[in-house]
Amino acid sequence: MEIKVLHQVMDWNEDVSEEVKNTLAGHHICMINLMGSPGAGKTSLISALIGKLKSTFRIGVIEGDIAGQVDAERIADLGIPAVQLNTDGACHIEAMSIQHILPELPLEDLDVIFVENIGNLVCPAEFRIGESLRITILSIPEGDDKVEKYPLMFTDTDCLVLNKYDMLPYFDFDESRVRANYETVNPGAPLFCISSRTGDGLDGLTDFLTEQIRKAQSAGNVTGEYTKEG
Ligand SMILES: Nc1nc2c(ncn2[C@@H]2O[C@H](COP(=O)(O)OP(=O)(O)OP(=O)(O)O)[C@@H](O)[C@H]2O)c(=O)[nH]1
Ligand SMILES: [Mg+2]
Repeated sequence: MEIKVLHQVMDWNEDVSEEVKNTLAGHHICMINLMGSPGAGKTSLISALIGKLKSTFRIGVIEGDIAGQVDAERIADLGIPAVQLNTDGACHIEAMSIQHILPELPLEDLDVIFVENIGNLVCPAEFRIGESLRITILSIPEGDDKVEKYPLMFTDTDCLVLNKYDMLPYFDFDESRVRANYETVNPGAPLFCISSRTGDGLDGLTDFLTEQIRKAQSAGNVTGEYTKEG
């Protein structure tokens, strides 16, 4: 018997995602969508990257959580403009929400917006939110089988961060398994081994992001002459 397969319509999200992208390009802002499991270290990584990047770029943050404002408070404590987006149960952020929340940030004074997506290895990967760049974060205690189990999260991303690398000696985590599977689903994409706690490994990611942010900013530069002053 032939089975009829229907696909969920997500065109409307793609449309809004393009609108968000255009708005950000108009402001020469690179938006970075950070995705990973609950507790993988998303807020810790954003905080660590702020320390590395804030002398070069003006940074804002959108903190996505199902409820609460703990993470936005952590970022605001660093003196960085931060807004909290509560999805009230939804397991991912949608472009429509970003469109609504962008005016809450001082767009004229920003070069980079980090978006911390909802802690989840499934849904966030399915929804474009107008970002220029995606980072997937996987932490050592989560296990080395996640690329095989949740491939889209690792396929549809620009780089992978193996966080909590300081925990490697304490877990039965086969790094070569992750590297091989990541290379299979996302050939040539960079992988960074990092401890957001100690700062080890952050320099490589900082250099990669600096290059990508500059590329995204100049892609939004239609005249080729625009430089945003810090
Ligand atoms: N040892 C170690 N602990 C870390 C590292 N990064 C984060 N942590 C700890 O992991 C826990 C979770 O970190 P968060 O940054 O809150 O993780 P998150 O992904 O933002 O969590 P949710 O927002 O709840 O999804 C905290 O206790 C951090 O201190 C790391 O590199 N090494
Ligand atoms: Mg967080």
